[in-house]
Amino acid sequence: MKLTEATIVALAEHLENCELQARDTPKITLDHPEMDWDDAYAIQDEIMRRKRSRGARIVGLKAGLTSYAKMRQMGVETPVFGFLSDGFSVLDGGAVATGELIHPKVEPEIAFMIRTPLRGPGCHVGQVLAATDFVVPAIEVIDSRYRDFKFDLKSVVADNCSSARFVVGGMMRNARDLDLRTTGVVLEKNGRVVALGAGAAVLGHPATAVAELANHLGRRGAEIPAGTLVLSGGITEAVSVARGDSIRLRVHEMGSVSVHFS
Ligand code: 0L1
Ligand code: MG
Repeated sequence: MKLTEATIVALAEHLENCELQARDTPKITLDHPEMDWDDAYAIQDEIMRRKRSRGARIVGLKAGLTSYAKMRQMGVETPVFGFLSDGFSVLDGGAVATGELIHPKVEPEIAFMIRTPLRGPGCHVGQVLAATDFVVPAIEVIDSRYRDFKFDLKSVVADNCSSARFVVGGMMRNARDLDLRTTGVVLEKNGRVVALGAGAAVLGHPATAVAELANHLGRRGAEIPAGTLVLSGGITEAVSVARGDSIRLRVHEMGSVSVHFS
């Protein structure tokens, strides 16, 4: 690690304040170019610790930048991982207060509810499917705290991978009954189709993203605990939203989930 403990704590406080106050910031590597991956995840961990100390529960984990469309959109080649706090959860059909966010975008995702712990290294798609209770459609709302979404990967990781809100809904399906590679998704904004794709866009199979998350955590001596909801990553490019927009995600054989930006 290259940053001191005091710098990590200060950067976590700064980024979380930007999140809570809906204000943007230049990417943190401008002032800390020496920051390494361990520093970036340590800042994210400190943001998690701050939320927990105020009573928040960590209800899920996420993989980001797992699809070729997202990687191309962001000009990167590596997935990143973050956490979901209970305060990020929005009910299916519910509203997101747009004024609490900076420049939100939505992503169509498949969420995995994990029944038995998953630990890497060596975790693979078969283990993920065996450990999954059910899969459901999910809309992730991302909101990078970095000005104009201008960042590098380490800055993104420190910022908890732009996590802001998430909505799950539709039908709970047994992942073993579906071929998630060919599962089609249609994302609508105000009734108009704005993005579409299939599960294979996420690393060939959305469960691969969950396996990569388990392997990432395994390298850090951690695991995906039982009862964790895992967002496997946007299947298409992220779509910008503004106050007044209504979003619906339709997933083949899994129903639909929707959210409104009020
Ligand atoms: O969930 C995601 O794929 C977000 C990753 C972070 C980069 C971004 O803000 O688009
Ligand atoms: Mg995402």
